[in-house]
Amino acid sequence: LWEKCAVNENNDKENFQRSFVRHVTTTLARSVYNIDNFSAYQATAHTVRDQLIKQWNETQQSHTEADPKRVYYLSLEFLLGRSLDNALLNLGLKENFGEGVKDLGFRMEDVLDEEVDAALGNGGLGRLAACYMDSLASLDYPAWGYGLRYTYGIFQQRLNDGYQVEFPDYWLNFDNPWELPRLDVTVDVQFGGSVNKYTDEDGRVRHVWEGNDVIKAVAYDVPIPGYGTKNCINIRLWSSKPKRQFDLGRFNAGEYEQAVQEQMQAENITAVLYPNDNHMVGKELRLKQQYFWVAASLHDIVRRFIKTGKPWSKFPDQVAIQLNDTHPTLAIVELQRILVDLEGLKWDEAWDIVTRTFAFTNHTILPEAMEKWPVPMVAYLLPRHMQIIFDVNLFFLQKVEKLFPDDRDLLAKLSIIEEATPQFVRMAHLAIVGSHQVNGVAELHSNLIKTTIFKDFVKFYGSEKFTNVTNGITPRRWLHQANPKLGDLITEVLGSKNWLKDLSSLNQLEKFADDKEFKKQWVTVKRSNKVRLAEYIKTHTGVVVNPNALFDIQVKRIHEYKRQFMNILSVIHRYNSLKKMSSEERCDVVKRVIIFGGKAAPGYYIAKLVIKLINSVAEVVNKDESIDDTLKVVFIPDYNVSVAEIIIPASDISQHISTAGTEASGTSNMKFVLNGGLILGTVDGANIEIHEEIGDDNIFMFGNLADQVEDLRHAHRYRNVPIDPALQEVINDIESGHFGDSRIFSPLINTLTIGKDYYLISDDFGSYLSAQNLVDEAYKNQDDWTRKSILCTARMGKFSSDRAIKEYANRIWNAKPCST
Ligand code: 26R
Repeated sequence: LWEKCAVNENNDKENFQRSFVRHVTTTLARSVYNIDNFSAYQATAHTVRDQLIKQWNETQQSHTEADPKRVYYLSLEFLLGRSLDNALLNLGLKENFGEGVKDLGFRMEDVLDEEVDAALGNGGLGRLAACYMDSLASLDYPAWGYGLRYTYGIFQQRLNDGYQVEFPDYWLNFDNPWELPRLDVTVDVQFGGSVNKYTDEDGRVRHVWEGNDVIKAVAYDVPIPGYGTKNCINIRLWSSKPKRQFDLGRFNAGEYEQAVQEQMQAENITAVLYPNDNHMVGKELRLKQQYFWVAASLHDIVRRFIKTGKPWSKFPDQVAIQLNDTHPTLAIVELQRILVDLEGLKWDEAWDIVTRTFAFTNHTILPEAMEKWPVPMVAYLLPRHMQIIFDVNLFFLQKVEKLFPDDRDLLAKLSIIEEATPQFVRMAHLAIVGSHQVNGVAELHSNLIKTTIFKDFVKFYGSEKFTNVTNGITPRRWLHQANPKLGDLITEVLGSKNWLKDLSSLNQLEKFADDKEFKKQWVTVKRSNKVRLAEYIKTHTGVVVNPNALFDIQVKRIHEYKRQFMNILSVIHRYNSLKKMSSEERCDVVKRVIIFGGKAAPGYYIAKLVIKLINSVAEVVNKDESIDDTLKVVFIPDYNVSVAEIIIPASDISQHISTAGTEASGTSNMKFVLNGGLILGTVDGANIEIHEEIGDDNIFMFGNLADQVEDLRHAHRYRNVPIDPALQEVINDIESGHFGDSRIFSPLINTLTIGKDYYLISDDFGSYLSAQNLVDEAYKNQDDWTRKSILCTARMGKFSSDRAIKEYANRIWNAKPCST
C-alpha cells in the first residue's frame, strides 16, 4: 500500500502548476486570484521543497543501508545566500518551472528576487563552507554539515551620511521553506556545575560532570541538492530552546518572573551570528555557542555510529570530522570526554580514536584572529572540559620534553595553555594536537603557517602533518547561476554542459580566443552584465554609471589588511590627475567606474572610517562635471551573496590587493576570473596560483612580496621611512579639506604616519599606480582585452570546489563517493 500511495509525479510544466496552485490554496491559504510575487515565490519554493525532501529521504536511506565512511563538516558559518534558483538549476527544473510561472502571470526573475538571503556567515570562511556543501552533494559524498541556526544573520548595512549603520537581519520573519524542522530531534546540552570523582568496579578513577544549566538543542535540516545527481545531502543547524522542566517549588515561591527570564536566556544562545571577521572578541556567549553546537553535533554523530553496532575502534574508519577553523575545537575535547567518561574507554585508546577522526583547516594567520579563551571562563562553563584540556596538554608536553629535553622555551611556545594572568587556552594549539592533519587554504598560506604561527609544531611533528588544500568555488552558483548568459554561450560552443561537472574542460575555450564571432558574443554578454549592474547601482545608490567605462571592483569585508584604503587613496590620485588634464587630454583617458562593497565589523572603528572616506570621495568626484564623466566612484550598500551574483559577472578588473602574506587565499578572486574578469592584485593568497594558471599576460600583479614584509615593517618601526611622494600629495589633499572636514579622517591618516603603516600602503603605492596605468593601457586595446578575458575563464579549471573536495576526500578524510 505504501508503494502504491507513493505516486511518482513528474516535473513537467502542468504538474508544477498543479502543485503551485495547491500550495497557494493550502500551504499559504490564499486565493489564486489575488497573489503577489512573494506568494508566487513561496508557492514555487514549496513545490521545489517537496522534490528536495524526496531526494533527501532517498539519499539518507541509501546511506544508512550502505553505511560508508561519513564526512562531517563543522562550521559556525554557512553563507548560503538564496536557495530557489540554485535548487531549480541543480534539480534541472528551471525551464519547466520558468514556463509554468510565466503562464500563471509571473516573471521568474521577479519571483526569484523575493527570496531573502540565508546570511549565516561573515565572509570567506562561511561562503567556502557553502561552496563545499554544493560540491560534496554534487560528487555524491556521504557528508553532512553541522552549524547553528541563528535567528539573526549578519547585520544589514545601510549608509547614513556616508557612515555605515547596522540593522538586524531578522531573516526568519516569514516562513523558511528551505529548512525541515525536526522538533523531535533534540539534544540536552549542559553548562556549569561541577565534576565528581568515583572509582569504578575495575578500580579506575572516573569522572561525572554534573551541570547546573541544561539547554535543549533542536535540529533544523537544510537539504543541499547536488548538480546532475539524485544525491541530496544535509546541513543540520541547531537552535536553542529552553528545556521545559518546571521547578514547581520556585513557582510556588513566587519566582515566576525570574524563572521565565531564565528560560528566555536559553533562546539567546543561537540568537545572533557574531559579526567579527578576523578579530577575536572573547565574549562568553560566543564560547557558549561553540560548545552548544559542538556538543549537539557530536552527540548526533556518536548516536548514528552506535546504531551500526560497530566497536569503538572502528570509529575513525566510519567518521571523518573536519574543523572549519578553530571555532569547533571543543569537539576534540567533547569526543574524548564521551569516550572516557561516558563509554569507559582508557585514555590512550580514546585519544587515538580522537586524533584519527579530526582534521583542522586554518583560514588566517593574523595574530588578532587567533582564538584564545580565558581558563577561568572555560573552567566555569565547562569544568570537565577544562580538566581534559589540562590533561591533553600534560601528556602532549611530556612527549615534547622527551624529544627535546631541557627546552623550556619550546614547551612554553607549544603549550596549549598560554601562561598569562589569567591563563588562556590557545584553540589553534588544541586543534593541532587533536587532529591528524592540518591544512592551509592556498600554497603560500600553507607554507607560511609552517614557517610562522605553527613553526614550532613542525619542529615537533615534522612537516607531514601539515598540508595544503587550495580553496575552490562552485561553478554551479558562480557561473551557471550568476551569469546565465555566459554559461549558455560556453555550453553552446563546447557542445555540452559537461564543464559544470568537470571545470577543467573549460580549457577547450582557448581555441576560440581568436575567433572573431565568438569574441563578439563574449563582449555582448559582458556588456549586458554591466548594464544589469549599472541598473542595480542606479536603483540602490542613485549614481548613473556608463556601461562602456571600465568597471573596476573591490568587494569584500572591509579590513585594513585588504587595503580598501589604498584603493580609495589611488582614486584620489587619479581624480587629481584628471583635473590637471586639458579636455583634449581627457579624451584619450579610459573612463572608469570604481565600485566598492563590503561590511565593516560594527566595532571596527578604522574600517568604518574607510567606508566614510570612500563615500566622501564619491560625493565630490561624482558631482564634478569638469572631469567629463571619466571617473565615477560607487559604494554599493549591504554587500551579500545575492548582490555578489550581480556584481561579479560585470567586472572588467577586480582588486585583490592585500599586504603580501595576509590574505590566506581569497575566493572572490576565483569568482571574478571565472567570469572573464581580470585581476589587479598583490602576490598573495590564491592570486599566485591563479597567476600560474592563467599566465603573465592576463593578470596585473604588483607590490612587495611576503618575504619582504618583515623587513619593511622593521624599517617603519625603527627608521624614518619617507612616505611615497604621490601618496603624500593625496594625504595633503585630504588634509586640505577637499573631501569634507579633514579632522574626521585623521585617525585613518595617522595609521600611515604615526601608526608606522603596518599594512605597507606607502611601500606598495608606487607599484600600485604603475599597475593601474598598465590596466588603462591594456583596456584601450579592446580586442586583446577580450582575448585575455576568454583565456582567464578557459584556464580556471583548477579552482572548482569539486577539485578541492576531492583532495580533502582522498588525502585527508579517506572517504569515497556513495551514489544513491
Ligand atoms: C572572531 C574570530 C574568531 C574569527 C576569525 C576569523 C572569526 C572569523 C574568521 C574568519 C576568517 C578565518 C576567514 O573568513 N578567513 C578567510 O577564509 C577564506 C576561506 O578560506 C579565505 O579565502 C580568506 O582569505 C580568509 O580571510
